[in-house]
Amino acid sequence: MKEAQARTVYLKDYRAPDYLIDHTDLHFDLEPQATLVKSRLKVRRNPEAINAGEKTLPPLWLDGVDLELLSIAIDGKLLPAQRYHEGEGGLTLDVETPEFELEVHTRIAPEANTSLEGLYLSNGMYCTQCEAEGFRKITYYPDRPDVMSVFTTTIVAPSKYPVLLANGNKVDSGTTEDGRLRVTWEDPFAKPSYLFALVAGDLQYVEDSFTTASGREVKLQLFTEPKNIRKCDHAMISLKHAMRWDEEVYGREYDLDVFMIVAVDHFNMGAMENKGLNIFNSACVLASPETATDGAFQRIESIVAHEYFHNWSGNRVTCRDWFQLSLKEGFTVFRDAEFSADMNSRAVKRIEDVSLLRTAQFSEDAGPMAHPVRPDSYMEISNFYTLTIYEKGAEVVRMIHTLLGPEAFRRGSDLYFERHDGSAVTCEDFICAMEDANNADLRQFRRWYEQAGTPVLTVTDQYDEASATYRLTIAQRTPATPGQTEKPPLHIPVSIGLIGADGRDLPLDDSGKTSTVLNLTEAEQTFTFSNIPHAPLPSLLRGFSAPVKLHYGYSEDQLLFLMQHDSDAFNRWDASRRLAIKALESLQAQYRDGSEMTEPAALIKGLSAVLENAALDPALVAMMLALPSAQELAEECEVVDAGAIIAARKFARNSLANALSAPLLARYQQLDQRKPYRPVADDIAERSLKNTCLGYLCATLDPSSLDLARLQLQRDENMTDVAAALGALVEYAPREEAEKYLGAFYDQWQQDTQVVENWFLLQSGSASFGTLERVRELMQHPAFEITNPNKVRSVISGFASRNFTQFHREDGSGYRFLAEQVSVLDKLNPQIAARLVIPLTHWKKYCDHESARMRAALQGIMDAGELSRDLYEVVSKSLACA
Ligand code: B3K
Ligand code: ZN
Repeated sequence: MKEAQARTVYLKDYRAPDYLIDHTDLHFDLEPQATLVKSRLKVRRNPEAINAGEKTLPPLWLDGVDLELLSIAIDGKLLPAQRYHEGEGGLTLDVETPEFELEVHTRIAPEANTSLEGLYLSNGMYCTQCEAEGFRKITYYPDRPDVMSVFTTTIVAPSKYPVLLANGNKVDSGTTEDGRLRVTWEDPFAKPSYLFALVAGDLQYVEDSFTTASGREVKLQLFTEPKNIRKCDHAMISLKHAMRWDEEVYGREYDLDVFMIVAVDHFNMGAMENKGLNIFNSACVLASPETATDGAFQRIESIVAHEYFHNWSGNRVTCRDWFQLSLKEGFTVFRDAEFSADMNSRAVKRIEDVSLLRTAQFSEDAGPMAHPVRPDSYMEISNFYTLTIYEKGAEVVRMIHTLLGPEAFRRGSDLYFERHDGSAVTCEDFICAMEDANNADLRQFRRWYEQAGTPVLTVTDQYDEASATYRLTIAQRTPATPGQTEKPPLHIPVSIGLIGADGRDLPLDDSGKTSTVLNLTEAEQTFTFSNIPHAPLPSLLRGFSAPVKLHYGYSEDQLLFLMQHDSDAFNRWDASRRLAIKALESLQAQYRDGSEMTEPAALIKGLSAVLENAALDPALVAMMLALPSAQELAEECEVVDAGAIIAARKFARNSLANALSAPLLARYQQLDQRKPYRPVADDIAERSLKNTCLGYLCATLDPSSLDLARLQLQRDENMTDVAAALGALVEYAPREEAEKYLGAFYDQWQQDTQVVENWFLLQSGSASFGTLERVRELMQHPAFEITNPNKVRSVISGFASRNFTQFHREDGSGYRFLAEQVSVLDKLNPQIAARLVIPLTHWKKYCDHESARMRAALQGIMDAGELSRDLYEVVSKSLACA
């Protein structure tokens, strides 16, 4: 792809489809190199697209990519070549009647498909991925979400593929004359092509059932390769929890007779919500206590729920066009976050989500690909499955929830689902339902969908003793982003409380409430509180009520006070984070000046108190103890000096470890109770604090601390504890010894794909182990496979995104390595290449010598030859930011 071929799609150009497809009948004859796809479509002129006085019918456009066209027939008659034109990305047909049946035969080669879009093979199993525009790699079709059709799918395959699945309910099965298997599926719910799915393989399954609120029995099945059949229980339990939760919280029931999940090893992302037939990356669904960490258990619970929730927010009500992607993704992430909060600890979930937002979404919002929650243009839609669409989109929905309150929000979602069931709609339709159900005014709020960039709030305050009045003044400003310079003020819900000298919340009005949501709508606004007996300490943006950066001149003592007293658990943690960032920033400054680094005394004091507070949730203590990641610190810097960040973190970590070694050891010993593994919130919390303590203790390099890790590894009780111990040993034990543990671990787990992926990551992401040399060695390892995205993520992204120390080596070798791999991958899997390159695209934020080398590596990719559209968009937009 070169500039001349790059096409940009604009939201303003949206037109309703010329033709609708009432019914889609598909027939697959599966062969690895030559799968025959026959499609019969009932086509009808879309009445909404007819222009007044229309005399001739417009041509029918069908998307199609990498297809071999065998034949086209209309109403049973083969179409002569002059009636259709094959062009770039599809074909046009001349149309003579407003309704007709179109039959198209094509041939595709699943075995050659390494893009993992369309129909492909994973370990000998056929599977599909159609969102966003993969269906066009299966057959010619109007591959756009506003064309919704009822699908029937027949699959014919050799008997070595006994399991043949597609969307909906199974309606027929048998054997063909030549002894092959044949199954027909019918999905009664009209859906866009992106929700189509097919699976064929030699699979086993676990089965369960769920009785819906209205008493219908739904069969639940989870399919995997036979070796993984023992790793399905957790996903099944999570699914049932999600089904019940959606009934209770949103009044949404499941609609088909069967709900199926299939685990596949080769998958570009986490999972896919195909109607009735979810397909999952095996790493996001398979778990057992011996092989999966607590983090994996929790991720599985939330992804299973997320995909299930899409059945309503995405499938029953879908998107009109891809600019509306956040309509389904932002809303569904909000739904899954609330589900996880209800199943586990609400505060912990919130802190995790906000950390991700601050680390990755804020940097996206400040980088070359910054875009609004509803973008107005794209070159390649696959590049827009971003943190902005998902996480910021979820924050936008959360703010509506905060502004309206839970009951009103539910009235709004009920109206939304009722009004738009079975249709393809827009973000505007969602907001309108929220307004109409509640007589609310969200006019100004809509700007959140239109404006990119992270708003910055600056807060000042003033207390007047004579009148017992406290005033908070909040100013907002959103920085310019590519293509958007003017940013009028947003409607921002700012949740706050005022804390008195005794550490208790002060009542804010006569009703006695101690938290309130301020409606910030102006560029600058002052909020007044009366009857405040003395100067309070404000607790601002409680629960992170808006996705913004907030500045208030907290002193170290005030932060220590908030860490101890804030009734809002999120803000307690946030105070510790602010304190840590302050400390790390001054250490970075000392490093840059060449002066001696000094112990972060206030941070040590605060964390010591936290560590000894037995009343605090151990998970919260663990999160307060964890230093902000290098990426998070980079996000805070005006100009990033990677070397300074690395040195500051290392110094702070060692100082904390040494200063707090006694309470860390006491907590470790207190929590190291050997009980049977259960992935439940309380136990997870204890393990997370225990293992955080272990990490710090090992950082002291004290031999008895390393012994604790050795013993924990040897006990081999569950993967959470094993991985933590191994991680600490890899970082801090003598090299030879660490190698021995890594080797033994591989020998023990080499048959388990998910564990091997984590074994790769442990090395590539390690500051001391994951040198470029090591990463190149891992790429030669027999378990590494360049065509498997999980392996690429665990080795190459592990190095480029998690291993700040080695990736940012001064000689620029890390950058050149990444560029080289991106160019190789672009030929195999453009979606993965375009994701992999992201660390380089933020070159502009780095200090001169790093920046120049990053940019040069990026330019090298551009100069290397033809780029896919995916990669071209990301690289060209970044290079354009000169
Ligand atoms: N909707 C899918 C993502 C599809 C990504 C396509 N490149 C998974 C999800 O968000 O639930
Ligand atoms: Zn989703």
